[in-house]
Amino acid sequence: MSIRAELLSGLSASPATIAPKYFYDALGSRLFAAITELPEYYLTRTEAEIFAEHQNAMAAALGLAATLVDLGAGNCEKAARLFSVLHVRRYVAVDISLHYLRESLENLQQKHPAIEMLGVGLDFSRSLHLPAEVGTEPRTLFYPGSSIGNFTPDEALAFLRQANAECCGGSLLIGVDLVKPVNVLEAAYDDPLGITAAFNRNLLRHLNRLAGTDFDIADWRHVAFFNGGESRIEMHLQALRDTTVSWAAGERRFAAAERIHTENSYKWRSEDFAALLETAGFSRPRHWCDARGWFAVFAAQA
Ligand code: AVI
Repeated sequence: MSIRAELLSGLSASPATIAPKYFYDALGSRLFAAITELPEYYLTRTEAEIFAEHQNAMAAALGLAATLVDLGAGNCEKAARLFSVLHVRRYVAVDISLHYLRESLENLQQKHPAIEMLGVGLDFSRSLHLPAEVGTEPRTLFYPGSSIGNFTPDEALAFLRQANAECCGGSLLIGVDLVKPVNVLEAAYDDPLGITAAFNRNLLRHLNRLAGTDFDIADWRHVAFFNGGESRIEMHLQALRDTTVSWAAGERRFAAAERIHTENSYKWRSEDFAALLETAGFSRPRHWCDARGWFAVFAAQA
């Protein structure tokens, strides 16, 4: 299915949905970077603390694999901090936009001339199958940031099974956000500055460009809450008034207060995530947490 057809079918569904991968146009990526600076958005900061404190133990648990495959690499900063402790000789940066990766990789190559670098443009939310040029040596797959939380548990399991095969006998290093008090979670996804609201509403601009829709952003507000039954933060866009969105061959009416579901961000219990890794075929999962027990980094063998 084409991107346009996929978007319009989600929009026509009841309830309407838009996949979270469409948050990340140029502005959306900058807004996400701003989110990671917010005091309320503890995830990025907490994960960085865990890496800084436990990187030697992680390196020992992962074992030696000269190739590091960075899934959702972006500006490549998180992986670059691990190059020396993991003795990386080959770095493969994977992201949906090869264009953005090229710039990051050029800068990184200057700082690390001895490391062979490769950029791969791939939408791995559809299928994680790395191209032949990555080779067949055992690799460490690196998936930080709790992006795994943006998959449902079934999708996460399918993704981890593919990741297991793609390790070629190597290992996985993955960041996972954990269950914690609801007020902490909800503040992280509905900050008082309104950056997360802008990130969510910017999706409609991106959609207007990608699918030719005519959303008026002023008609929509950001909604985020913790759904305890599903153990996930849900983000939605809620219509402020009755409104009709049109595109070349169709339209969708929204009643006031109707919502478009834009993202789930699952919060795991560490024992459940360890069990998920084992179900996906990984062995000896180990994890490290921050002092508050808010975030975990797992290492496991394929
Ligand atoms: C990328 N992902 C892990 C973020 C999250 O926390 O689920 C995306 C995000 N959505 C709102 N704020 C940040």
